[in-house]
Amino acid sequence: MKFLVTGGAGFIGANYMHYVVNKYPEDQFVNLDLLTYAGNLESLKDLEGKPNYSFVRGDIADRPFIMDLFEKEKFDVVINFAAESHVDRSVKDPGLFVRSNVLGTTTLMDAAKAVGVKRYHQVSTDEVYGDLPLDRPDLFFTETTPLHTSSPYSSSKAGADLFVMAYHRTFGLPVTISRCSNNYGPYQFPEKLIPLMISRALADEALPVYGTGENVRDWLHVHDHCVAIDLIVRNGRVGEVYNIGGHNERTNLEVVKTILRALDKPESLIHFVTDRPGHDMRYAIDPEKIETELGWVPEYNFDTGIAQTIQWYLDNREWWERIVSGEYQNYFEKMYGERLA
Ligand code: NAD
Ligand code: TDX
Repeated sequence: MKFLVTGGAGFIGANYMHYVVNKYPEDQFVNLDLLTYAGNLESLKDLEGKPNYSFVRGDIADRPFIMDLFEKEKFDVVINFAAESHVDRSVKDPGLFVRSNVLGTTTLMDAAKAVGVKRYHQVSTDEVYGDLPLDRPDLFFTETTPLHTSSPYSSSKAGADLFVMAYHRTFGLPVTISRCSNNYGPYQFPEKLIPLMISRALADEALPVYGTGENVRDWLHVHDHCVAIDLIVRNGRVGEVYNIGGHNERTNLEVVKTILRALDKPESLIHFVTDRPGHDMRYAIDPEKIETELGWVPEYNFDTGIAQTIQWYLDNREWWERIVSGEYQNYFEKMYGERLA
């Protein structure tokens, strides 16, 4: 089978590529990525030269290019990871998120429809469900929770999901959608909470915690997300949505303090800064459907996963230092300059 994996040079896509290229030597995996600021081919060094892996640079929203690629390659399966993924960036530039996340998705599906793929899988997010109140720990997102978005990012992802379901119903495209909670692990760009805090704590720099730090996220190690997507693509039912999460809810402050303890750094590094506009309070996934239907069981809990992740960032300083010393510095100034002044 020939797989097109988009966004394979990003955080989750690169982890997915490592997992499937090694696990399925009989399948072909083409990685299509635009290499935006978030795409990093250094994350895929180990796969270069493998006979079942190849890379193509391109934009999923570039219609003539995508149509041509599908005509030539006749993919059997498409897995769409490619997206603008950072909520704070979506506050600065919503239009970019509409282009890559919505137009990119419909463009890919038009091409998938034209060549008749066996499966189109959309990698979505729990953020499409909006947020849950802090005082109702009994509430969780299920697959039937209504879409109710807060940010331009989550709105673009929800918009894409609606088009995916429409292409299934209207055109019979064989689709699946997965909605995962917050990921962490190797190769995550140091703009997201966990790698940002690890890299800045190691440099004894201020750690910007938004608002009061009470917001809750449901953390899943990226390896467990990749295993779940692979199960859905191979065994999941067409037309279905699967939520992915492992019941690992933590406040942001708990996460930051865990990192500081592990690195033996003082809590005085924590700086409370202006809150993110529209900041979602709590995310929490009910994973019963994927557990019972597909037998998915996460390998990591938060304690084992965060320990593995911190160790990875200690062992792979060069990988993230090259990011931090490059364009990322300008970006950091733009986002945090005023807040930390
Ligand atoms: P990321 O930002 O690390 O990587 C995104 C990748 O997509 C990059 O390599 C980038 O170059 C590429 N890309 C962006 N626009 C493109 C375009 N127009 N054409 C081709 N390539 C393009 O993101 P991530 O954290 O790895 O997230 C991957 C997917 O998983 C996204 O769809 C995201 O919405 C979803 N998701 C992420 C999380 C999380 O916690 N990070 C959780 C749930 C779902
Ligand atoms: O500097 C920071 N300080 C801070 O307090 C950053 C970057 C974040 N935060 C807070 C905001 C959130 O409550 O930490 C929490 C996590 O923030 P992010 O890492 O930006 O993730 P989040 O906004 O929760 O979204 C992530 O999970 C769902 C991914 O970025 C999305 O792509 C995914 O869909």
